[in-house]
Amino acid sequence: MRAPLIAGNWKMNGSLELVATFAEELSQTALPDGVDAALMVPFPYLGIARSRLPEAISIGAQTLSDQPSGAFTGEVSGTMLNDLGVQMVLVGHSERRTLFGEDDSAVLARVQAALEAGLVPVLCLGETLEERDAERTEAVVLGQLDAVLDALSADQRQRLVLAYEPVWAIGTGRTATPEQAQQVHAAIRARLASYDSQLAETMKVLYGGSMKPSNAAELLAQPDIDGGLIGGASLQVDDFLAICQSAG
Ligand code: 3PY
Repeated sequence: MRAPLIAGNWKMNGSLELVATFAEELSQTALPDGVDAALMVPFPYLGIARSRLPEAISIGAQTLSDQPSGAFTGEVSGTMLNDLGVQMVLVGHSERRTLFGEDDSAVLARVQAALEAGLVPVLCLGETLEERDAERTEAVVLGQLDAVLDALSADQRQRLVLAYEPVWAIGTGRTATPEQAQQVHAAIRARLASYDSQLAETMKVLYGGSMKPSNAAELLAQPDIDGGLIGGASLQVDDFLAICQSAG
C-alpha cells in the first residue's frame, strides 16, 4: 500500500562526473517494480541531474529558503527548485538542525515554503545519543513531528514524507538495529493515527542513518519502515541500486 522510497542524500559530495555515472547506470538498470527512488544532490547539480536522470527517479534538494524571494543573498527558494523540475526537498536534516541552527520553527517555515512551491518536503526527525540515553527518544522525535503537523492543514499533512534518522547513526557507521528503528517508526505511526487514521496508513516513513547494502534488507523488512534515506552508500551507484533491489 505504501510504495517503498529509496532516497539518496549526497550531502556536500559528488561532482558532474558522478551525476553522469548515475545517469548512465540508472538509465540502463530498471528499478524493481513498485519501488520509488530519489536523489538529493547539491544545488549546482540539480538541473543537470533532472535533465539526465530517468524520469522515474525523483530529484530532490537538501534544503531551501523559508522565503519566496528577495534580498537573501545565497539562499534558494522553493519556486526556483520547482523551475528546475525538482520534486522533493529534505527539511530538518540533523546536520541542518545542529550545524546551521535550524530549530523546530525554522523547520516548519521551510516545510511550509516547500509545500507552497509544490515540492514534497521530506521531514527529518531524530534524537541525539544523549537524548536516547536519557530515554527521551520518543518525546524528542514526536515533539519534532508535532511542531510541524500541528501547524498544517489535513491536506498539507498528506503531502509530506517523513524520515527517522537517529543522530547517533548519521555518518558514524552505527546503525539502529531493526528492532530499535521499528520501535520508533511504530511510535511515529501511532502519532500520525492520532491526527488521522488515513494519514497513518498512507504516509511514508523512511529510515536513515548508515543504511547500506549489508543492512538494508532487514531494516526494510520492518512493517513500519517504508524506505531509506541513504547517506554515504548513495555515492556509489552499485550500492544505491543494491539498496533499491532490497526494497523490491
Ligand atoms: C546518513 O545516513 O548519514 C544520512 O544522514 C542520510 O541522510
